[in-house]
Amino acid sequence: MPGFDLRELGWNDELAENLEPGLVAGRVAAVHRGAFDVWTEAGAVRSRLPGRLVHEGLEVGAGDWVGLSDGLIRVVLPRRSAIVRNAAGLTTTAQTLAANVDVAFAVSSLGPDLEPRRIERYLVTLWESGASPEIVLTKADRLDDPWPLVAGVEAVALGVPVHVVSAVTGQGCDALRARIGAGTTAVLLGSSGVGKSTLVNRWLGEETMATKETREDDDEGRHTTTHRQLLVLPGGGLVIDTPGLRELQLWDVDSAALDATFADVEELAAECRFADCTHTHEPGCAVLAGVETGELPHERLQSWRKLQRELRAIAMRHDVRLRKEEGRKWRLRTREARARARHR
Ligand SMILES: Nc1nc2c(ncn2[C@@H]2O[C@H](COP(=O)(O)OP(=O)(O)OP(=O)(O)O)[C@@H](O)[C@H]2O)c(=O)[nH]1
Ligand SMILES: [Mg+2]
Ligand SMILES: [Zn+2]
Repeated sequence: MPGFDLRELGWNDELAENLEPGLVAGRVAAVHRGAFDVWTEAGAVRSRLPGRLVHEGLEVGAGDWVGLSDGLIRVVLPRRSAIVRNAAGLTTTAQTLAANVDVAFAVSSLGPDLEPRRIERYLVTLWESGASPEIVLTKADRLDDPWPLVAGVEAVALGVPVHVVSAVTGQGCDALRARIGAGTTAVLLGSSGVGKSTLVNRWLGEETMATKETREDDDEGRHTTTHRQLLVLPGGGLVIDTPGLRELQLWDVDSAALDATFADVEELAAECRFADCTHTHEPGCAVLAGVETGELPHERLQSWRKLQRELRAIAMRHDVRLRKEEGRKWRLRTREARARARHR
């Protein structure tokens, strides 16, 4: 297995400064269950996290820069950006979908399933990540006139580029590829079957990633890509292909990410008579007035409220978990202190 030129993978002086001497630098190229493919100057190595770090809850994502020794990941270097969601299910644990990415493509396919509300949800997570969010609408060939749908997306994608592509006709594919400069990393995120791997293969010029064979549209939903995979594009630049996301539960994001996604609501809110206006019943509420005049679509206000509630719930669950952990540590410490006292 030939080695990798780390600079081509995005390695830089700042990362080098953060790597302890004696550790081998590598970039996590694939995340499997309990194992990682790491690209190093000596080639690709299959690596694991030592039990202690698993226990400490260390999280490693595709695109992470790590320090290795004896085939084990010893440290994850500081991330430039990270796309984090609340792991699917009822628990409150962070899951890193991709790390150290410069541009994050939220991919949806043009058709009846296109959901502006889902796009808003993606944007909140991506604004929080530190990567630049961009929206990709695929399968433009399936519609005679995709533009009304595109306009609906543009209306919720404030300040975010919207790309319209078709892997069948090639429309927009090269322009999208051009967004991934040499040494930079992009990630494709979206539901299963929207055409993420098809785009990647097109850019690679070969069928590296498996794609769904049938063109049956009602088949969207079953996963073809099964793990997150970093790929080097010909001509420079990297892309992380990911398995379809069934749900994108928000992680603990800063309210600034919500404000960026809903800049139109925020702008109106600045005009409300009361600084602590909840935009539900107050007189002089500019947000409600905006809905009244049709300037702000009602669904958009509802969506904003829903995501805000969700964030509050996550923050609360997070707090409870932290307090529980604190309590556990405190009990442990007192038990140890008592044991020591008994021994004296
Ligand atoms: N008509 C049309 N079909 C497309 C286009 N792009 C992809 N497809 C088809 O959509 C299906 C799903 O494509 P994939 O690339 O496997 O989708 P994916 O997003 O990688 O799906 P997961 O790996 O499951 O997350 C395949 O049958 C593709 O041939 C397109 O631009 N137009
Ligand atoms: Mg795929
Ligand atoms: Zn108000």
